[in-house]
Amino acid sequence: MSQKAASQKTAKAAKNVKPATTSTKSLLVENRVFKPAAEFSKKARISSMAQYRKMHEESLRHPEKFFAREAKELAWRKPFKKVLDWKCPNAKWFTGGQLNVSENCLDRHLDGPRKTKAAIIWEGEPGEKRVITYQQLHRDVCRFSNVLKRHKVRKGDRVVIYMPMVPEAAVAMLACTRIGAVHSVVFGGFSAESIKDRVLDSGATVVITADGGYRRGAVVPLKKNVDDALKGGDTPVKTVIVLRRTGQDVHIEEGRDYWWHRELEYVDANCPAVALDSEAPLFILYTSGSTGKPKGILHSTAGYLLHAQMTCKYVFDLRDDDVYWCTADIGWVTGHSYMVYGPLAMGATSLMYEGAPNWPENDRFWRIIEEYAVTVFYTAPTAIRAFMKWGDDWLKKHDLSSLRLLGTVGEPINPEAWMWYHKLVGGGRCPIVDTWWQTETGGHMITPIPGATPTKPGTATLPFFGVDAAIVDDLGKEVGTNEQGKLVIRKPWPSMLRGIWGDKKRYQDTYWSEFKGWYFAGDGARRDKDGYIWIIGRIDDVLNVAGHRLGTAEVESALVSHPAVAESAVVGRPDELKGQGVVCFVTVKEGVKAGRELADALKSHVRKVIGPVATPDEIRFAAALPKTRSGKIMRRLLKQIAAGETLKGDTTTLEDINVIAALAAASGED
Ligand code: 7RM
Repeated sequence: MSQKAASQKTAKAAKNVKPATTSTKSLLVENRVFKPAAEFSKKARISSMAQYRKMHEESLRHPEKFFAREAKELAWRKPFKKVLDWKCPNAKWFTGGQLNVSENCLDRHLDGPRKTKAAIIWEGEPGEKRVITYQQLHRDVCRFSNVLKRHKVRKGDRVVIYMPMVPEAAVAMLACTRIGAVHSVVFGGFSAESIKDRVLDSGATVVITADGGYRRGAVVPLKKNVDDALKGGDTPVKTVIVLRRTGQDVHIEEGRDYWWHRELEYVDANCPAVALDSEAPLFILYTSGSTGKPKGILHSTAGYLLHAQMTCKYVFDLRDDDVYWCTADIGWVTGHSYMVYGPLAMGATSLMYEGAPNWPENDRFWRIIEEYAVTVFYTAPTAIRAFMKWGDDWLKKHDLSSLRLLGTVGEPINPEAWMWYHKLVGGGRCPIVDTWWQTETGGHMITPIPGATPTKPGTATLPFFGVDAAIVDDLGKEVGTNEQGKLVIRKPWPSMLRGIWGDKKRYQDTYWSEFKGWYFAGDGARRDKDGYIWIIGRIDDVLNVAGHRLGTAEVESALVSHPAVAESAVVGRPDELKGQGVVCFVTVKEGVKAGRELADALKSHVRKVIGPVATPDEIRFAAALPKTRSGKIMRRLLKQIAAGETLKGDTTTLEDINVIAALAAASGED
């Protein structure tokens, strides 16, 4: 699609901005404002709105001064000369400076009492427990860095990490940063084909994986998926390092595959961290966009780390005596910034749990909170809605009084879920930070400051320091109070993405072309009379399924790769638990029998091609898809059909109106 057509498409979408993700119909109108308790504010780093406003204003007016001051809290090998060098769309922060992320997360904590403090508390799904101190984690990271060096990993080389939620996943990430290698973590719920795409796109020479991982009592065949991904030989991967986790039998390819524990026998624990330029690439993380090909979002060293640390300080208000738990997977950006880099840079204790929230029973999370006396808890609205559904008894059995702060991320939170979280989990005493941000932004962008911002259920409230957020119409003019528009960020910020790996043009086109000089987030939003920002959801062809980003085009291309499928169109439909469900309209090839069997086969095909996260909720067969005269699929109509709504809006450009009636009736499920 041409750039212009693409932007017209989003422009059209913006006019139709509708609650895309807050699907859960809000039965509740909650107009109350929740002020932070005096008890909390008194101890918080930012304790009033006046203080927040003053700092926010300074961060926008004098960003160089503001961020130079904040950046002093990182450990630098060489001080930076200049805070910001900005030539849209390329930002360089803290130029001239040198530092190392693993040194900031580990070494600098070893001089004082944090040396013997828990860095990671881990619980495996089957129930094993481990506590790893900063000193031990440092040692583990140094040794594994030496393993990487033994396998010829050098500064700038890419390393794919495909692991279960075990401490070694964090060790692998930190080891990469220690020697300047660029990691790309692939979520364990992705398929062999997804690994293959990411390996090829990033040009990774090493893959770090495990024999398997546990999920809901079953074993995920991680190593087998890696084997399948590397089949055929046309791969840049020379080495695969395999952690033994489940103990199941796996294939070991001589000369390519090495056991993690064996490799450790050859190395010592002495590995100085390499001083890296502020702008040295840190990691690539693939995320869905509006085409079939995921984007390799590139983050760099100093700005990313600063923002991750700073948000842990101001938004989570992390303290030395906190036990902090982020329930995200390490394969998502939330796991990067708020399980590993932010908390460890702060010298905090980060809890990590391997498995599912309902294993062996629905109260696993509450058990963990009680057992470890978790104080700060960060999870997703989709999880909260599942807990609500399972019933209050599960959490009433547990003492959750250690909690002092709650957070959410990933999608808009419906007021019912917010209130439930507030009352039942937080006991009415914990502030809730609803944090809006993206893989691209590296860390929190719009969020309450817990000791200062009065919150309202359903809004991420106000921009964080350095964030110049605005809601604009298609011409870039700010919309009025309560009017919907597109969310943009008008100034560069330290943890912004530095590009899309290997695709300068797509970086420029996707983020910086809709409005010249501004970052276009792809979300619709409105601002209320108090200036609070309410995120509505994606306005491009990206779905948010249980807090996971998924491109409709990705699912479509998976579907048409099946021999029975002629054409497909994928849309989201409101889903009470997951926010959005995946509905696929499919036309089959001549002579193919459409029916339940094929619908099931297509579902497992999509799982196989992309991964279980993309499993369609419904396949609907149709004789044809509704198209405009110029051949464009009319998604707006399909969304309405998928949601079971009566059709609204203009259908005069439809090529064949009969198609619609047939679609509304067809279903592959019966
Ligand atoms: C961190 C993360 C980003 C998309 C984003 C939004 C949606 C995330 C919120 C939210 C409303 C929130 N990265 N989103 N947080 N919507 N309120 N607090 O989720 O790259 O995977 O997704 O998620 O649509 O554009 S992500």
